Amino acid sequence: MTEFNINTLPKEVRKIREDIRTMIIRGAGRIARAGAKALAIAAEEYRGNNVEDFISYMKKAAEYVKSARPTAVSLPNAISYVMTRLLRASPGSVEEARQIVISAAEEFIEYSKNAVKVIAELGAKRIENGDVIMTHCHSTAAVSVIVEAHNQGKVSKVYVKETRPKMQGLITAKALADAGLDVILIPDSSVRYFMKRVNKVVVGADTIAANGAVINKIGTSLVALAAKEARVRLYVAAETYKFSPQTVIGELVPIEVRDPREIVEDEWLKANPQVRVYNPVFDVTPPEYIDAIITEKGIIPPQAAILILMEEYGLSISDVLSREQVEFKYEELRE
Ligand code: RUB
Repeated sequence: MTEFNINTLPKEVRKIREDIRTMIIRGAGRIARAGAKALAIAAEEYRGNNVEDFISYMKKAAEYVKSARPTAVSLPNAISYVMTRLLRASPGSVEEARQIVISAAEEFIEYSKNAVKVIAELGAKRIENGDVIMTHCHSTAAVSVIVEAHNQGKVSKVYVKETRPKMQGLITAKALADAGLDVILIPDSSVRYFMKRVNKVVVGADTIAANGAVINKIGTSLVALAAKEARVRLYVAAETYKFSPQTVIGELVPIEVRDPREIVEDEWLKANPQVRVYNPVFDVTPPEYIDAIITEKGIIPPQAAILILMEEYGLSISDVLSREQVEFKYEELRE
């Protein structure tokens, strides 16, 4: 078997991983589609003729792409979607194996794009005439629901939180304004101030745990808290590949911690070495704070997350019940 070196992966595959790591490609759905595409490119560019070597090369490529960012389960789920199809088949040639990977990646990407369209249609049904909406970060799924509801003439205006430190709210604000919505960009700290004027909150998700807890951009749980206090409904728009099968057995959802320089400039950090800066970028919203999760398979209460996982990942009742620890946990923040 030939020795594996990351540099033997096609340049484009390494670039996709780097773009995910540095957030040029960001948002759980896009990350997933990019991950699947990277595997298709890796397969296309493979230049050997031994099937076992190809499979071993693809496994390494999969691990490499998967490790780009830790929190959004959409990435490992997309990678497993493709890899399971390769590993379950018994291809007789590299060409056959290559085609399995390429078609599985294309199928995932197609499924993913279509899922967002279905979520938009289903989600828009939950928006009522004249609704004022609030959203956080930039979620393609959440934006698609809001735009569809707007196209049906239902949305009065949208409050878009800036979403520090990376300001993804600006992407959302532009997308919604371009779609013709009345958009008001607000500072993160004003969420409670504006909540009394809001009828519905719509956000996306990076990962949904077996108990219905939603892991999304840091600050989502605060929006949810303010919404609950003001008795405003909160909807999560998320494709089913954002549900985490690992959480069924009590696995942790790692919370990504990013560079302090996303919060303060390097110069300031150097001038104030006594100050430690900590930058976790996702948080956990408990199921009690979520009214419904809008998936392409239907709208479910968060408590039904386990049913989606059972359907999507073929888990049986005994699989679920025989686990010692099904309670959802998340990684404690460690400074
Ligand atoms: C993006 C984020 C989004 C989800 C869902 O975080 O938290 O709400 O990923 O997005 P980041 P989508 O900018 O750090 O990737 O609906 O587009 O999948």
